This record gives sequence, structure tokens and C-alpha cells, in this order.
Amino acid sequence: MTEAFIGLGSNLGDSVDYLLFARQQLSSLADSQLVATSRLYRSAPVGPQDQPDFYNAVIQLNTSLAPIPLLDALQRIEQQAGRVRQRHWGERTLDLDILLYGDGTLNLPRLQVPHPQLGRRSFVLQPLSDIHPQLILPDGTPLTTLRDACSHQQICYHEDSRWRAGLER
Ligand code: A4P
Ligand code: MG
Repeated sequence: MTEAFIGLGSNLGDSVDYLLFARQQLSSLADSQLVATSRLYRSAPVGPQDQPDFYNAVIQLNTSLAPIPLLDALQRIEQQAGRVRQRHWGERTLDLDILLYGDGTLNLPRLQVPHPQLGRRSFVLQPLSDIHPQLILPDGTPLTTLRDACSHQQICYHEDSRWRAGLER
């Protein structure tokens, strides 16, 4: 089993509903176990500014799926959530990114791991550190160093009772 961290994002429609749907799908993913769920956060979009705020969270899976089958599974869940690919860094009902896959480093046309933007985004680093504050990235950088360097980026904890109900799992 490999410890994988999945970034969840949404800024179209009922975003919390889409994130709940994603968590439910991830909890029943083949050859995988959902181990931990971060809190939910809201932040202004990184990229084009003429789009709604994003809701983000991170989920930890233990999985025996290889990276590409895992990406295929995530993209199927995005499609089930009505994901339409529009502009780069643009609006979406559901975005599922592989942030980390164990200590693995991959640089394939379809898949780069760690996620190339991971170290620059509070909306990923903060929920990741909810789950695993002691995490060390594959290049040896402590997660806390990256999180603290991005702490000027404003993100808000978003309280939602339906989301919180899953945090005890
Ligand atoms: N791909 C490569 N590496 C990965 C990976 N580690 N995980 C490929 C998942 N996919 C990966 O992605 C395009 C392609 O990236 C996929 O087909 C896959 O083969 P996409 O989801 O269609 O998104 P995109 O917008 O074209 O680019 P990208 O780089 O995936 O966007 P991001 O990095 O996901 O950023 N602001 C806030 N506040 N919160 C957000 O969540 N998200 C984005 C999107 C922009 N601004 C945001 C947020
Ligand atoms: Mg993506």
C-alpha cells in the first residue's frame, strides 16, 4: 500500500456537495482505503480572477493502485461530477489532483508527482498539514517550511456540518 494525498477543489455549482460526492467516491475506491480528511477551506482563485472562490480539501488514501490507474479513477469521478474542461486554472465543478504518491517522483506527460504547484499554494499546504503536519516531501523539504512561506495567502476555514461529520472517520 502507498500513502497518497489527493487535493479536492471546486468553484462551480454547490461546491460543498461536489466535495462530499468526491469524498464518498474516494471512500469506496477499489484497492484503496480512505485514511484521513482535512478541514474544508475557502479561498480566492489562483489564476483568472473572474471566477468564483474555490472550496478545497485534502484526503489521504492508502492505495495499491499504481499512479496512472489512480489518475484514471480520479478523472472518472471528475466526469461523474459533470466536469467540463474549459480554460487552464479556470472554473470547475470538481478537480481531483494527486498531490503526493508516497515518496514517488513522476514526470510523465499525463502525470507529474508531486503536483507541480503543491509548494506554492496555501489552499493545498494548509489542509495537507491538518492531516500530516510532520510530512517531509520527496525532495526533503518539510511541509511546514512551505506552508509557512505561503502563509500570506488568505484562506478561510469553512465550517460545514456535513463535511465535519466525515472528519472522525
Ligand atoms: N496532471 C498532471 N499531473 C497531475 C496530478 N499530479 N494530478 C494532468 C492530477 N492531474 C495531473 O488538469 C490537466 C491535466 O493535468 C490532467 O488531464 C492530468 O493528465 P486539469 O485538472 O484539467 O486542470 P488545468 O486547469 O488544465 O491545470 P492544472 O494544472 O491541473 O490546474 P490545477 O493545478 O489543478 O489548478 N485556486 C484556488 N483558490 N483553489 C483551487 O483549487 N485550482 C486551480 C486549478 C486554479 N486555481 C485555484 C484552484
Ligand atoms: Mg487538476
